[in-house]
Amino acid sequence: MLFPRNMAASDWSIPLIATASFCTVLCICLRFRRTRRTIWITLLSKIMARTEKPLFRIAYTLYTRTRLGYMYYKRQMRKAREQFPAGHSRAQSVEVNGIKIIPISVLSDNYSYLVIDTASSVAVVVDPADPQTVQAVLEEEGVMLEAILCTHKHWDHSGGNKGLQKLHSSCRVYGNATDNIPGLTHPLSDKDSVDVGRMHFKALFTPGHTVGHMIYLLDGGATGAPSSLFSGDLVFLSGCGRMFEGSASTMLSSLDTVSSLSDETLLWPGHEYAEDNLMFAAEVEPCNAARENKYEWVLQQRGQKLCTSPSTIGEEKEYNPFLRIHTTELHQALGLQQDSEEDWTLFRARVLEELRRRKDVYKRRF
Ligand SMILES: *[C@@H]1O[C@H](CO)[C@@H](O)[C@H](O)[C@H]1NC(C)=O
Ligand SMILES: CC(=O)N[C@H]1CO[C@H](CO)[C@@H](O)[C@@H]1O
Ligand SMILES: [Zn+2]
Repeated sequence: MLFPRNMAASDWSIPLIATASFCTVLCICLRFRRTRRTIWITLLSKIMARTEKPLFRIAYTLYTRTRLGYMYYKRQMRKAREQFPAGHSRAQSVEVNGIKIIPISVLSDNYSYLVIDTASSVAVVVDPADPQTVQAVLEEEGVMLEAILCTHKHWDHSGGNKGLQKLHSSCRVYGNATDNIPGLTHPLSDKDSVDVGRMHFKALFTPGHTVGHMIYLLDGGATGAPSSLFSGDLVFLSGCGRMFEGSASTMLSSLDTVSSLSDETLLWPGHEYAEDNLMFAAEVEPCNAARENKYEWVLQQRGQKLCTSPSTIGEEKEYNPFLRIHTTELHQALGLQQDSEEDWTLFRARVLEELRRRKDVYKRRF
């Protein structure tokens, strides 16, 4: 999940905006006599569109903890279905050694992934946001859904869990229990494994975006095929998730988990943010040939509405600023220097904090 940026707002604007939003909603309500529920959802989405801290915290709590959040999500889902009846991107599937990965384009810029063992026709879905869309792909492929791997609780990653459970009664739901994942049946801890057919996943605990965020590493197998990382909202092509529920140190250690994976590992993130992220990367690291080349390629792909996943961990280390926290280039660009007594990890956390802050206030220019 991501909310519009721009945290900078002076203090007086907060009550003003709150009052204005409330009045707007009240007017709408009086005019059209809508139900109370609709009014609350409208109010929530208005607050969600702002990012001033106190208001945002309230909206975030409503979004993640209440039924209202779920209804807000369902409305977004309906809108996205109307706006993108054929999905926001055309996804290409990848098949290696009889294991097939299909990115499913859902909502406005979100991805779920279906992973199939073609020999036994069993499947796992990562982050089913929209149950209807996922079900359609399951039927098209003629496979049995055995497990849902959920990276975190945000509705745009977990909103389809219960709907799919209803349709597939034996389907297991995996995730970390600290994250209140809907329909969770099999709680996971760091480095637990999940096996379905010939597919072997390792769950890695990576808090920061949420307290219980997990990523899933699909083992490439004995044949030396590359492994695949399903990174949810931890890492995107050239980006990283917002630190809603964790400090920079927590997030840093989760990012270090990703950096420690082998360079050939394929990266399958939860959102299509490549273009925007690479533009931000250009701001903080203007001279980087790898980034420029990737950006050209991404523009070509997006011009045809093609999906930009997967990249590889090796590639990401060349241009993703969030995996380049240790580089002198980035320190210089951000104007940061390690103090003589400062611990290396603490310094890197400080770099990440500043980098994330800049990304939060960075505006799309298109
Ligand atoms: C979530 O994962 C962490 C890390 O392995 C583990 O310590 C914790 O017990 C898990 N949370 C729950 C509630 O199971
Ligand atoms: C409907 C819905 O939840 N869509 C989400 C897709 O992802 C974006 C973040 O890029 C969220 O803002 C949307 O809420
Ligand atoms: Zn999220």
